[in-house]
Amino acid sequence: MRIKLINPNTTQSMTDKIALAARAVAAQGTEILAVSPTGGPVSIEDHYDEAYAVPGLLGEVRIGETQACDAYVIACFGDPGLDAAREIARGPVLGIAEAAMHAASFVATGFSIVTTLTRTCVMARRLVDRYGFSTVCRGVHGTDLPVLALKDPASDAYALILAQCERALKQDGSGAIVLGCAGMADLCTRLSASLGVPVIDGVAAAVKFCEALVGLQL
Ligand code: 2AL
Repeated sequence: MRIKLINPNTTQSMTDKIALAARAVAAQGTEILAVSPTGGPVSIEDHYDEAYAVPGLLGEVRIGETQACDAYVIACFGDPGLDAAREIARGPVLGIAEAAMHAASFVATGFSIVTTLTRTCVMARRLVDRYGFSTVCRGVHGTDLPVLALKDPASDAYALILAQCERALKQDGSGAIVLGCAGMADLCTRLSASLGVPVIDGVAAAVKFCEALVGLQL
């Protein structure tokens, strides 16, 4: 099966990182076609960026419909353009926030979201409500790390995110962490080993759910 993985921002190095995370969990026989649109924001960190990213994202879904794609993953935690993409795709379209929240609810009675800039927390909280996870999501925590700082070794991103996850687990009394940015995908295994609780990267979760849905012919 072919899954089109769309990073709706235009930063190619982030698309490459997300593609690695997707391929690491993809089943044998699953092809990951990883792309970012040619136009749009370099990162998505507010409502304007989200709106600006949607035309390029939908363009990639339209192209995907001519590329025999069986399913799509929108690899940005705001799930931009999700409903619109579903209207034009024949196969399943999964947003990484929605996929991660579902996965977390399967393995914990409560989860915490740890994300990038504090100003994106309001966007994540709205998704929590929209997807019906208000009683399962016990907190949304920013790290004040901009998306593009995640790939900068000088930003000390791993240590900052680890510390915020530790605080979130304690403060919220939750049993799992949902990573609130596709750019955190490469930190997931290490964080899970350090924290001793499930840490969910929505990119990996969405790929596995796509495989399941396509396998079920849904
Ligand atoms: C994101 C994400 O996943 N990709 C992006 O550009 N921005 N999410 C976020 N909370 O900052």
